[in-house]
Amino acid sequence: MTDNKKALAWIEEMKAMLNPDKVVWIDGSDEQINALKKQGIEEGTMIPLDQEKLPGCLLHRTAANDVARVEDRTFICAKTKEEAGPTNNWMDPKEMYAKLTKLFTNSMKGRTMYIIPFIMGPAKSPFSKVGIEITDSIYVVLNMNIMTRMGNIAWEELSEKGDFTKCLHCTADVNPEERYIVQFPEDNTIWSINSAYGGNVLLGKKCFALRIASFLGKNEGWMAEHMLILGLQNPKGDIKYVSAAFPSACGKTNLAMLIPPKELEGYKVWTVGDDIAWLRVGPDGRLWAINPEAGFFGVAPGTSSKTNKNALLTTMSNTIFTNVALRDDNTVWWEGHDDETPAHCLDWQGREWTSDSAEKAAHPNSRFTAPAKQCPCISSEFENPAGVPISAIIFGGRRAKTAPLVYQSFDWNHGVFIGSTMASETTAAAAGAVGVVRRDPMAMKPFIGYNVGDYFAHWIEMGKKISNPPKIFNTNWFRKSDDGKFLWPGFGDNMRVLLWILDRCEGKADAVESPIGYLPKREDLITDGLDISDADWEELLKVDKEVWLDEVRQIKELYAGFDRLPAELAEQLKALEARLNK
Ligand code: OXD
Ligand code: MN
Repeated sequence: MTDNKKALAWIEEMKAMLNPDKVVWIDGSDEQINALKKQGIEEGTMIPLDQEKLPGCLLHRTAANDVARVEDRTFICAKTKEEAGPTNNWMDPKEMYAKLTKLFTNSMKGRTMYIIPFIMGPAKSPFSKVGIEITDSIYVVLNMNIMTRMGNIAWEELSEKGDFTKCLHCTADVNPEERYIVQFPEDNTIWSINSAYGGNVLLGKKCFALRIASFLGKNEGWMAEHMLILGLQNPKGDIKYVSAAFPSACGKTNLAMLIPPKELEGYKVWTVGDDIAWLRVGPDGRLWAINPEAGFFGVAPGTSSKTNKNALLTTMSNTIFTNVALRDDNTVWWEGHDDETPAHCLDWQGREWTSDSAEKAAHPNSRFTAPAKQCPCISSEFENPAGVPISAIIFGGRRAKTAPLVYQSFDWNHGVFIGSTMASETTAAAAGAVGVVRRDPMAMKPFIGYNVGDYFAHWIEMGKKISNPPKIFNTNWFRKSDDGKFLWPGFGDNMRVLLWILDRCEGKADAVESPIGYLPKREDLITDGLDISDADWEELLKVDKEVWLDEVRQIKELYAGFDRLPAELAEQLKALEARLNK
């Protein structure tokens, strides 16, 4: 336990409001975790899987109305609406506390209150932060045990750090009308009620490690970003690190765990993180990164040994599956799994399902929660409290025509501009029309805990503090030909692009200057084993002036919606337009 007075007082205050029947302090011991797994199984919230094929694995189903993050019910309750900015829902914090206090009062009557101390980041790292999550859900405790370093180790960290993020969650009755995921940045506090789904209730992840952390980072001079971190080892054994931000459905987890094609024998990718990076300027003037999480909360459908063998292997033990299908032999299945479609199984809601059903067996947003340490390509630096030095930052999106396969920004501020305009075209995987351009600056739109304009300004300020900054790139694995075919094979072959990026960082690769940035020539990439025609190469690396002038028009529209856009970015836009018109 802890003798931290602030923590004890907060816990007492919450307990008085929640009025639980029982209080359990989570110590993180195997004994306690195993007892909670057993209790979850007895209560029916956790379903044991075949313990020979999937040792330590469990299945959980959430309510049908509670299967994803809910952005329209997520609030940043800064002091003023302007501080929250145009990309966030806002309510006056006093009003929101009053509203939620009513919902939380006596909400744990007849239930158990679990107190979970946790660390985001490796123990004893200058990057790391402590949180305490109060919850009534065993599912949350078991997931937090995978996704964070939790239990007594966090009380030790708290005695050094002194401060912590206050995280409160109650499942209540999972009423979508009264569902609230609320950040109070100035109070370092998160309140979440009426959901039991991952991103809404594992408060260390999006709520803390992105929304609250981005706010803390702005005030303390560091950055919390929605980025994977990977190390790329060359045949000589040297490893260089890159971080990368992509909107959803762009293969971020796959890139983080990439397996190079056979033509690139001797190269290897090491995973440091698949979702979130905390970045600080190191004593050497470089940007250093840690992954604040301890596990992967990945989308199951589409994960196979072809698309991401390392992710699949990571989930073979000690994993919690949420909303996947349950086969008759007590193993799991999802659309895009290696194994063929089962003739019969239980679908994600536990209903009888047969292969002629028109509905999906697994929910499209079904997930695995798996310990990062089980990943076959986990980096040896994963637990390094100092983090890893970042050579390149990559932004990306899914664009059929606009962006070429890869290009490099002219400098830091131009890179910030590229990140601020990030976009992706919708796929059939999401509801709504296909091919619509959605802007998602730095893939952070739903996760910036303050005004988006101030967030861009913080990026620009950070650039001034990093004497040896990473170079910034943009990639697009999804360029299409006029007849709608993907021009680039993607997956493992993306390694070829990563190698050009690293060579650029070391001044080893050539490039041509274009109005949008530096582009590789085809001969600058390792192309052995690729079957791409000359015409397709031209298309892959093309910058079409008319398409880009339309892009400029769209960016003007985007920027018009930002009340605090830094002048530097307005200048970048003007300069791009001028270069295109030259
Ligand atoms: C995630 C997300 O779950 O970005 O990582 O939605
Ligand atoms: Mn994410």
